[in-house]
Amino acid sequence: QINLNLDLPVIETKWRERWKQLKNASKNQENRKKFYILAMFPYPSGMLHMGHVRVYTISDTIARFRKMLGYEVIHPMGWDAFGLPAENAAIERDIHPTDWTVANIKAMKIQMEKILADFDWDRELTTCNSDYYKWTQFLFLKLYKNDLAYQKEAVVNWDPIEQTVLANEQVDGEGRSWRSGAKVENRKLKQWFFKITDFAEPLLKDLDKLDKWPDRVKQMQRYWIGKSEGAEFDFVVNLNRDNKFPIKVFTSRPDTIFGVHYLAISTDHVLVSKDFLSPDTYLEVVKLAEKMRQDVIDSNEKKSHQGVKTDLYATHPITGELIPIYVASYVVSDYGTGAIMGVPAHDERDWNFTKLNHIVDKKDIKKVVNPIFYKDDGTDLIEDGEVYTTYGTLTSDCGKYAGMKSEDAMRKIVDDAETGGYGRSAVQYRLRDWLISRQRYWGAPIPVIHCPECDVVPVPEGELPVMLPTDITLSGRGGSPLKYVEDWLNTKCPKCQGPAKRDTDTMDTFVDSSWYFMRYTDPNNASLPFSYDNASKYLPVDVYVGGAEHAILHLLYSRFFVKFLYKQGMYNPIHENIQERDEPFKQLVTQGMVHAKTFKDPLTGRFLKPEELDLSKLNEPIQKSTGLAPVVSFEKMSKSKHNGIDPEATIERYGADATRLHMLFKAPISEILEWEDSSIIGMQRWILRVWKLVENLANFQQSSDLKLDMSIMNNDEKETYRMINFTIKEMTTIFSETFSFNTAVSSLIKLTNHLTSVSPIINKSDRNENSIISPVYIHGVKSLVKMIAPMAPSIGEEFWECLNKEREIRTIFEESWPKVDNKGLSVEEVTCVVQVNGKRRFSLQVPSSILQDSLAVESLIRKSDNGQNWIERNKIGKKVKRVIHANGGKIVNFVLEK
Ligand code: ANZ
Ligand code: ZN
Repeated sequence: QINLNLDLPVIETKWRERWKQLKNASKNQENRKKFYILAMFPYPSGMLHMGHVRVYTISDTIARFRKMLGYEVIHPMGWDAFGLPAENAAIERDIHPTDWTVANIKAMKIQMEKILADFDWDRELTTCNSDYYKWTQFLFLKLYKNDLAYQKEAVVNWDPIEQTVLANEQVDGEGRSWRSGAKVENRKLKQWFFKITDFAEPLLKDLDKLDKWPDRVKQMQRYWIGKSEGAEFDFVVNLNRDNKFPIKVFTSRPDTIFGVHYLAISTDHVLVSKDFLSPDTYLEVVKLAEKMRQDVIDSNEKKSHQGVKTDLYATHPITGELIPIYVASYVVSDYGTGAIMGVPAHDERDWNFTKLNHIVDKKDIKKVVNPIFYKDDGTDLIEDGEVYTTYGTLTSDCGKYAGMKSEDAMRKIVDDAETGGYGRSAVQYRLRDWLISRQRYWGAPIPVIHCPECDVVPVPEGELPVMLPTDITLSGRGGSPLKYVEDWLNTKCPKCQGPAKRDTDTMDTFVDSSWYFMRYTDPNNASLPFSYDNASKYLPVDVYVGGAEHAILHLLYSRFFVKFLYKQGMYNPIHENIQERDEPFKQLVTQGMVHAKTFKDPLTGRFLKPEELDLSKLNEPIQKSTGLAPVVSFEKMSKSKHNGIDPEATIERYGADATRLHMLFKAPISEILEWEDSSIIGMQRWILRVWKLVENLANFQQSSDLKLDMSIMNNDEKETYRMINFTIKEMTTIFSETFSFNTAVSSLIKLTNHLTSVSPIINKSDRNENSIISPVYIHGVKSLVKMIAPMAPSIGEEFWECLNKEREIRTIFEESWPKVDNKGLSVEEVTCVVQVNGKRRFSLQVPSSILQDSLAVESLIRKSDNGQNWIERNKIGKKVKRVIHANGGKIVNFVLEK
């Protein structure tokens, strides 16, 4: 006899231990198809939060499902362990970043085991370990040798609180640091960059290959890369009699070249020099530049219209007119050519600048393109109008191009410019090179030596890793702490053996995470970052699960690394016909955030702490001090809102399986999940109901005859069989493609309900045997358990063990996923003849499975059109007195009142 009490924690512990033992005696995986499922690795903060639980539950469910399908699954985990928090903790608590990190990793690993996540710990990596960052440095050098890593003097975003440089991407729209929130300052420093712009085109174009990525993410990447097609024109400046200087402008609207009233250059354009500008003008420009810097700091909105008129003029390349040149704050130096042609009639910024600087009277502004309005069908021209920037037809001011449509005029104007040598077609990207230098300690040192004789010398590969010195004083102030570690800093030049100094910058942690998924394929390789064979076997990642906050940078950088290393011949996926050959992630799943309930004082709006509330009545919380009902809402978890939910406590209380099921059931994976304890209880109840089915079945003597032969099934069995097949089919699609686990859980609940409602016993009368358990029923319960297992692994194992007492099994995850019997999917129908007062009136197709169920058949008949006419609203208005079922239910006679 089996005990009905389910002790979930005991079961979880039992299986966690069992899995550990099984890992050591792992089955031979050779010759199986690989499946690489990856969840974004965490920063080792020391505490798993609900967002982690969500993402790892998703990846673990997919991994376990793939194992049952027979794949060689790799599901690795590691630690994105470099970065500021460790350094800050070191400063605040006087503990070395290494010790802090090691302790945190240990704690988080235990928490990960508690959520029953089955990671390949033998592939574990930690980015701050020298056996990892050695290879990060190796890859830096590889980029360097291919001219994709370079140093340049750059105005950088300086975070005055963190005392470090930030990439543009790390500064928000208001000019604040994404991390510290401080107003970012501009400073000029020599910085290392990766030349990601060399890959702008493939990074853009290949997004089209990624048909298993969310459109939203691809759109964000497209925007980030920001391709703009247009032209460059040369406007020549006569600096003096024999010094002609062509100002190159970039424009996306070559068709507006006849509307140019001025040129504008950025404050650090080459022409901004004492050699070319009068002393007064130069001084004004310097002031403007200073003001702009201040504007960034104050995030001044009006900054875009400020300008200085120079004494210089340039010649229009087509009309020969003299065009005045301005220095303008709205022209950015690192986009296009850092110079523009001002067309006030068709560009709003140019119009504003013209107004503010009185460049030309409004009435004299040349309008060179007349907008075209199309009818709804998009064909007919109806009228001209007054619209600012739009395509249209060129006006009579446009010389030989007058009357042409914008699209044609652009092509022709650029063609003519190429012939005439004063312009050419040009493409611009918004994407900038990736600034990777950080003036902080806790990162991979840049493996470069600066020699007074030989300049920049890369550290020879054989001398990697350049170890981070461990004996260090961290203050958090004043640039890189490595500058003060004399022993480490002073070294010999590898080239001339003379005294030299190490580079004191460390790499942006995004570098570490741009290739970790490649290292997982070969985590212990001591001679290379990964072997050609292993990477070629396991890449690309089949499914990548993570937070939407990484939609741009991390994914773009990873794509850049993969494209570079693929091009370098470091690997080549062995699988045929994959279009994502030089892409890191075939399918991307972005999971939504976990929100939790907050309670606010209805009078003051203050967030209430749990101890200020009486929550004894589930749906009627009360604020203890006032007796009032608080305002309830779901919000992002945070300390200030007192709504944080601790995963460990939750698991202790409800069990990991129920917690996981709740995670998957409560919301579609990409949407916000509103955490509510009450629905975990619902999952626990469901587990118990499945347990009852399992226990029932295990208590019967099981028949060894498990043949599923539809020709000998009775109608109940057929219907059950259909339902089982339908569910297997649906679940297989969900687990392998759509990942709509919320639907998966509800389907399995439906199957549970069905199996609970049918009898497991086949009646003697149906077959010439003694009563036996229906093979369909056994199949149903076993399939149900198998399909629950990936989501709720320890109860899956426990139930499976219970159902298979008679044979040796190691784990349910070595069993095969249930298969769909397509024949079993179809609904068999029979013709049912309907009589009214003994006269045949009509017939109806009825699923054979319900033929025995007279009430169900009757209700189908009544609901049909014919049934409505003949029985429900019969002309004489008579009520049904009796219903007679005959011929095994195939004839139904409705007897009406006399
Ligand atoms: C003339 C013109 C006429 C423009 C018109 C637009 C509309 P996207 O599409 O983002 O590439 N521009 C070029 N370089 C610039 C810089 N360094 N700083 C600020 N603005 C710059 O934008 C290209 C357009 O932005 C260019 O086309 C130029 O203005 C401006 F009816 O040239 B246009
Ligand atoms: Zn040297």
